[in-house]
Amino acid sequence: MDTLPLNASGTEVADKPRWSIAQVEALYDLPFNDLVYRAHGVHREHFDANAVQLSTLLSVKTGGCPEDCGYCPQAARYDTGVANEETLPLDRVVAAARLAKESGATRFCMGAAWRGPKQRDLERVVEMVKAVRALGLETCATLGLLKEGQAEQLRAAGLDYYNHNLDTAPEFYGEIITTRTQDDRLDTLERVRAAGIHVCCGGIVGMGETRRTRATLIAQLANLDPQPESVPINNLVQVAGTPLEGTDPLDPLEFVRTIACARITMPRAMVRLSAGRQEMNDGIQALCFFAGANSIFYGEKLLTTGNPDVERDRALFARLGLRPMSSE
Ligand code: SAM
Ligand code: DTB
Ligand code: SF4
Repeated sequence: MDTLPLNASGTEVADKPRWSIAQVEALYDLPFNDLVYRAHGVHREHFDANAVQLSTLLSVKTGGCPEDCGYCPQAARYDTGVANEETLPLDRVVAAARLAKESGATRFCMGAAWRGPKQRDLERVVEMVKAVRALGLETCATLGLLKEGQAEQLRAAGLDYYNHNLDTAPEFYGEIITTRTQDDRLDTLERVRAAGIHVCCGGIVGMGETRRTRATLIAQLANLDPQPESVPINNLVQVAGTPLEGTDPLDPLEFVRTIACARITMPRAMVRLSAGRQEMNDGIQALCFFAGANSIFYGEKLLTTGNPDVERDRALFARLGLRPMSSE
């Protein structure tokens, strides 16, 4: 059955999906050069092919998370050495945002290891969003599931983007996370959208899934209506102590294919080459940019794991003739 139930609940959708799983699989199955050439063409139609958007991440609440996401070093139940820390004070967040801006980032993304924010958590994030915005940075937050009314409070504070990922396709999802469903995630995405916040929604590959599962995830993302403005494609960062430690790594060229499929199916989205970049050589990153990635996390740390330092990225940009995208 290739014309897919594209909503996460697994029920058939009446309207013809814009991208069937079979169509995305057919993209994946193209000869590499044909796929990447096509993706690059789509990229050039919609973007300056030599400009890359830079976002810096900060974990404003690290560790101790009650959820069981099998990839995540911050889940309290896995022994990963990540401690359960307090929420960062506002001045620490502002100092980090200032530094990010000085280094050339245009967007500052605040992440929290919560299932979702409690009201008093949200009030602290609201203050952070206001302060970061006052520095002239775009703001993004990733705080987990949002309850009714919370997205509106974030929007009122000036939040530009909310990151919440589908992570993986429905048929594989239950092997990775049991404490919340994909439908819970779709509810949060709808709340974000309804509040007028831009949606940043993507997933993770390299978790031992099949190509078909990757194609299903891409089709699902591409069939969100409207499509997400930003699509992070994470390559699993294997962390000792998590259940996914020891998973067979994904062929890096299959990662490039995933970027290309995201670009072709979501032509106007910012496709973000996200987690896993530190483990990638410059050649693979260059192929990702050619295949349509036009956004990265910038700065030596993601949330708890490493990211290429600013010097390495500056050297890579110089080598490739890329330049940072200025904010719209
Ligand atoms: N707790 C919130 C949530 O789960 O929605 C926000 C933070 S969570 C760390 C944000 C995303 O980071 C996850 O949805 C997942 O896609 C990605 N992520 C987490 N750990 C990762 C890892 N080890 N490798 C790659 N991506 C990872
Ligand atoms: C996303 O899709 N990737 C980023 C961001 N959204 C928040 C997070 C990656 C986290 C990698 C593991 C860590 O550093 O803890
Ligand atoms: Fe918690 Fe988010 Fe990590 Fe899942 S991904 S364990 S919700 S911090």
